[in-house]
Amino acid sequence: MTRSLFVMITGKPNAGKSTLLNALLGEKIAIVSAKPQTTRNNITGILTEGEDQIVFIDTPGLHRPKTLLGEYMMKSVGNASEGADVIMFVTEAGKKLTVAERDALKKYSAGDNLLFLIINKVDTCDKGRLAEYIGDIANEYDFDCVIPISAMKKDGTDIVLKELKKHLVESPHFFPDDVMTDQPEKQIFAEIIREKALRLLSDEIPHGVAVVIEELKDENDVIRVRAEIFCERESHKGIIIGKNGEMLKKIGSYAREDAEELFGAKVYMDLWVKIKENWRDSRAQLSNFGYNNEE
Ligand SMILES: Nc1nc2c(ncn2[C@@H]2O[C@H](COP(=O)(O)OP(=O)(O)OP(=O)(O)O)[C@@H](O)[C@H]2O)c(=O)[nH]1
Ligand SMILES: [Mg+2]
Repeated sequence: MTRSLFVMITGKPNAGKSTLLNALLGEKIAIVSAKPQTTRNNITGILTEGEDQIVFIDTPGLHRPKTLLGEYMMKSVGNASEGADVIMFVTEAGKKLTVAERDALKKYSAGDNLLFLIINKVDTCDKGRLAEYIGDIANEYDFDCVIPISAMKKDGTDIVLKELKKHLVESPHFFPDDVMTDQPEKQIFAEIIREKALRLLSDEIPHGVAVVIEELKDENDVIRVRAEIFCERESHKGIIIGKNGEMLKKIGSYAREDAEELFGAKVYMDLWVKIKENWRDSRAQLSNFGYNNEE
């Protein structure tokens, strides 16, 4: 008898949702950065253990959209919540709830889904403040389960899995048992490159960065990738390339290291930087960059 469960991971930007997904799977399939709005697409992560399969959907952080890209991201969140048996709402320990968090909590406490409160980053919060925080939030909303964790330290993530497993339902598996994510190879490469850009570039530039894989050749354990990094301004292009091309080299070599580890193959990366003004507000461009809910 096989069992399945669909679990959505939601919460505000930077709460640690993608870090949690990676911790639960024991493999890094979602990119992570200290900058908010890192995740732009729903990312499916699949954990199969014998007869049991848990399907996690990591989503973009809840915020009020200011661009069409933001609208796409929030629509993705809405889509993910539709089929979810469990909604894992990730908050930051000790932090005041945002309006977007409150709106979502209200909606999800009234839905058919189970609602788990996952209080993340307990490593940054003292015990007294944490107890007060849990008291306040648990009083205000109706949770089926409240679990304080540190996703970064993998502290408490075993309890999350234990609690989720109580709700598995008899059903066929929706994904093959040996698959861990639904992201195509090209998307994984594009995301790895975008993560390095997010980490290495400062402030507003990363929010205007999109990565497209133009070519991917996989021959005898050697993967050759040609990628285009899009940004919004000439000045940003200069910064991404850097003095004597050093920044671009750094982005490429960090991305290569990660990709080689993930795919267990030698990787060659050829990166190009291009400008596409205001792409975040162009429906056609969003679609070209893979941000399209209509597919
Ligand atoms: N101290 C601490 N930092 C954490 C923890 N979990 C995640 N972080 C950090 O928080 C930042 C955001 O993590 P992400 O996993 O990218 O957060 P997210 O919720 O997916 O963010 P978006 O995709 O932008 O919505 C990163 O710098 C993580 O390293 C934790 O348990 N403790
Ligand atoms: Mg994320």
